[in-house]
Amino acid sequence: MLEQLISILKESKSVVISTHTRPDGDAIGSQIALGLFLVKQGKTVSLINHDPAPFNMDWLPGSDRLEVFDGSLSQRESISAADVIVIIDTNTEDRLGDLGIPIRSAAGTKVLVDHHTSPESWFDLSLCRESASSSGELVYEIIGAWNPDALDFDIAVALYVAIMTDTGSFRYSNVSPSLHRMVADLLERGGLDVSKIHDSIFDRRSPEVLALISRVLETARFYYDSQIGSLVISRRVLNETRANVEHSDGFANYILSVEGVRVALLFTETVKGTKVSFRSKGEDHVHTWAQAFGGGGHKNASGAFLRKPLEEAMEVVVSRAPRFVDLKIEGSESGENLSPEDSAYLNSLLDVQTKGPAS
Ligand SMILES: [Mn+2]
Repeated sequence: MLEQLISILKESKSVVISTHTRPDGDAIGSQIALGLFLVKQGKTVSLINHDPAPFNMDWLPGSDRLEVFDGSLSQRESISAADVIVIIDTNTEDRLGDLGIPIRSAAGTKVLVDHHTSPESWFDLSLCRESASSSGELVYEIIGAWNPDALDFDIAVALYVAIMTDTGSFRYSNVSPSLHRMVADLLERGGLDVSKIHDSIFDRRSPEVLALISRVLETARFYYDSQIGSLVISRRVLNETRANVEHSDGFANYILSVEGVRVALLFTETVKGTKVSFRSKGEDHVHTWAQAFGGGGHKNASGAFLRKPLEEAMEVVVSRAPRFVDLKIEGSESGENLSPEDSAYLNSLLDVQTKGPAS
């Protein structure tokens, strides 16, 4: 796969690289790294996305090459005339936003570089590995097999950001000895200052976001003997704190930091419904739980969108937990060891469950 992918890219003159809507560090870092590398190999490269990069990636070398798709003729032409289109860090047309249709209908070879579950089947060639920590890891492999000497400071920074953000700063279960060797190589070749990179990504919070955090933490709620926990970002709190919801990245980690919690749920209220982020650790997988609500993602980090008001969405998602997580509930299933409030709450959830499946 890797060799085939490299030979297709080698033969190409023009390459378009695109990634998912609301791109994260891995999406942007991988896209920029591959883009800068291909430019060094003499290719004409366009980096076109549905959404702009997150605010804390604005300093990344090469981020000035990122274009937001505006439907213009010149962008449509780059896409339709490209020899190869690389889709990175996502595997569905839907997640490409407005770029989905122009990319699928383009004549060029569509190449997938990704580490998510259940890819769609319209790609001509895939470098797809679910066990990869990040798409950045796969881009590193492409560069390593093609021309490792081209890995310079700019590419190393982009790959480091991709891998660091998708591994929770090297603490998720997808981190392996070989990943650390890879990162050691990036640090050496790029001469990277990891502390400075970390600060530039994570220490960018505004006072408004701190106010948001304090309000959101008040919503913490725990279920099933505190094996599942949730947080809520309501529209009201967003309005009152004037914080940008995009800056709520990582909030679920506050719930996962509670001893014994296995899954964290973050419910974000929107005009059209409720967005749910599922986060877990190790062997507690959440992607099938998210899929049950039309979402998807990774085993330990998934998302779904429910066209339901906040409270209803919370009830229906939480009540399904036992189907997807092997919860250890002491005593009988009726919850004898639960506090009266907990069992009343559980019963109200079971009530919801018997009312039929969610849409
Ligand atoms: Mn990723």
